[in-house]
Amino acid sequence: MAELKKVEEKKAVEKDAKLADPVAASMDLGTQELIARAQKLNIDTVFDRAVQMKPCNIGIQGICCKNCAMGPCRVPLPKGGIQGEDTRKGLCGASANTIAARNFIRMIAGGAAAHSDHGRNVAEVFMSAARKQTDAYRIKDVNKLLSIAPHFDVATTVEVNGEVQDRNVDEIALEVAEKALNEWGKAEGELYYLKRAPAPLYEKWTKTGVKPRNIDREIVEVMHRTHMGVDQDYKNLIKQGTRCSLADGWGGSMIATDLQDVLFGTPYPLQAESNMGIMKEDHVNIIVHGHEPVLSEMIVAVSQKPEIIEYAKSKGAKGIQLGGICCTANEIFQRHGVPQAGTYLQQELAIITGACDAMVVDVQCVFQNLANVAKCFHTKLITTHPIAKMEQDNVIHVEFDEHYALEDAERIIRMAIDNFQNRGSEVMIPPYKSVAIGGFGVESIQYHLGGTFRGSYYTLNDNIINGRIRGVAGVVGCNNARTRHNEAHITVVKELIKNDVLVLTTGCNGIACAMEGLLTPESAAVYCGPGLAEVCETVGIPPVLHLGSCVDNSRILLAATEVVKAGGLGKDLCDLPVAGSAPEWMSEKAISIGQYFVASGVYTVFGLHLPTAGAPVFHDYLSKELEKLYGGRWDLEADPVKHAQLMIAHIDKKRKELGIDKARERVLMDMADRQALEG
Ligand code: NFS
Repeated sequence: MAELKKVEEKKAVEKDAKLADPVAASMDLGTQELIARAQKLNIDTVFDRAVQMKPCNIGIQGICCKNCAMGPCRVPLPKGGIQGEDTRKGLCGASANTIAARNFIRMIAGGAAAHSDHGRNVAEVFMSAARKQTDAYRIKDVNKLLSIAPHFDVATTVEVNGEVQDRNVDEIALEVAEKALNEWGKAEGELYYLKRAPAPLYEKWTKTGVKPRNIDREIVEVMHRTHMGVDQDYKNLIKQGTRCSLADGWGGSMIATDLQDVLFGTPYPLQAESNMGIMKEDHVNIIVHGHEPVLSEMIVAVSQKPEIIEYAKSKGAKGIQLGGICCTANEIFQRHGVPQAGTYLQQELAIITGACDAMVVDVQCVFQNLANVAKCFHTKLITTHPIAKMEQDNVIHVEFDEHYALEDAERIIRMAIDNFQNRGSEVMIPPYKSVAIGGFGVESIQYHLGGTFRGSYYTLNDNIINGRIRGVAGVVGCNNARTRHNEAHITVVKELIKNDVLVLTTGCNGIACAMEGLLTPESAAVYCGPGLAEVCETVGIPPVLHLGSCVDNSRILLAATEVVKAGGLGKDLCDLPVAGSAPEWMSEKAISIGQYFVASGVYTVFGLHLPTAGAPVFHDYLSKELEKLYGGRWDLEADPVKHAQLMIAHIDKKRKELGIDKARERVLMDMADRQALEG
């Protein structure tokens, strides 16, 4: 009897467990409401699937090898841990360390490939623009072009009859385009941008032999070395992983950011809104989702054309509302103030509103289930990239060609407008949205926190040295359906700014912070410690600076390099009181970013788990030994408050090493005294 009751109870729990609890799934009210709506309509979302399917316990620890057909070989940790020698091995004899290291660097290669192929596509469009083969794209930001040209060894001046003159901009653009594209496959030498790093860091890369030769080669070499029976030394494997990740951070991603700025404009601070409440019931809602601004820039441009707006009105809409999801959201937010509809985990929910007339996607972070959700509504789901199609028959493919970019964009937008009349009656747009200031970057930080005369990061450095700003954190990365949507992002960031740590954000963390209202100068008075609040109020900046998409993590590397150059805080990135974090990571791109942060000298903490848990020796190598080579190291902490505290402890350690720990105590004491007096 008791047994039967137990079984019934278990069944009841299982039945309940089939659907996600909306409140447990997300901290965002609008997201909770849309999850509940999807459940009512019997449409499954990632949140439900996360409840229904558990991750593989061996794969999650990084110790399943499926690189040959004798496997998959799984080498679980023995109960009670490893006593004495670790004798685990696959059929070929591969140790747990080898298996975990192979898997880890394949993730790096996957991430570096995604960022860098994005960069290559931008470089190809840039080449078309430089050759004037397209009307849609042109050199918009000449100053940025002139600032990056010297890094490619491209002259910006010429000598004519003994006189130095400015060189023709078209010529410069062409040469930059050739040199940039060549970075993917040149036969000799090393990546140009490596020399942008502080000299001691460049020296470390030289000494350890990890300077990338060309971008594609490092990715290919990871695949070769991890093929059955090649590299069987975890240290040598991660060495190549490092070289591949640097080809991403100081290569593909950095080139993507720079050329996008030249083509579409370097971002400067602007205001927009964030969260699903930006969709409008009486407008044609077009959601752009994915990563490459090559597409979304054209959608933005065409959606503003008067005849297109008129066309929308002729179909009964009041206008066109664009919104972004994932890094595309960040790209058009930082350059045009186009609102962000949501993060990675909200993509299905944008369709669940019933108000999404078209969702236009390109590459990366796009759920295949979007097509299934779109089937339940009138939404047109449009893929645009030749390398990213979907098998479902309701998906429309409009291949985007840079030579006919405006025409393609117009076709897509007209399709969305025509679809407005097909909306069902049931529209539910949760009313929540926040104001957000975005568009920060190396240049605008200099403007806000630089010295007028020194033209550098003088004010920022000064405030770090005097202790008002305790340190700087780069908090970045995805959402992951295995943890409550946005909660770790927001908790980590709030804990940091409460402790006077200035936060630089990108990716889905940037969207999460925007949704939470942390990207406004006013939030400083509410959430920051006294030192950071004072700086934000004086300078008029938010305590969380939005630096863009995930390829724009390169902006964080360059901003940190500018801090080193401005002086007073050491000679290398690893001397700075800075730390990195990805509280809710999920993608291979995040692992690549983590590795190039670490190899650039940054202490980097990930949330959730790392696929290294099953190979403790390899894990220790990442979290302890790498610091001796590059000054940075990996760490893991799932609890968001402890996660932030680890970063703060590292920042304080660096302050002490720099001899500026006392200054902070003085400043805070002064401030407390002042406040006591004022009180
Ligand atoms: Ni980054 Fe962009 Fe978001 Fe993660 Fe995906 S959007 S490139 S990978 S999920 S931050």
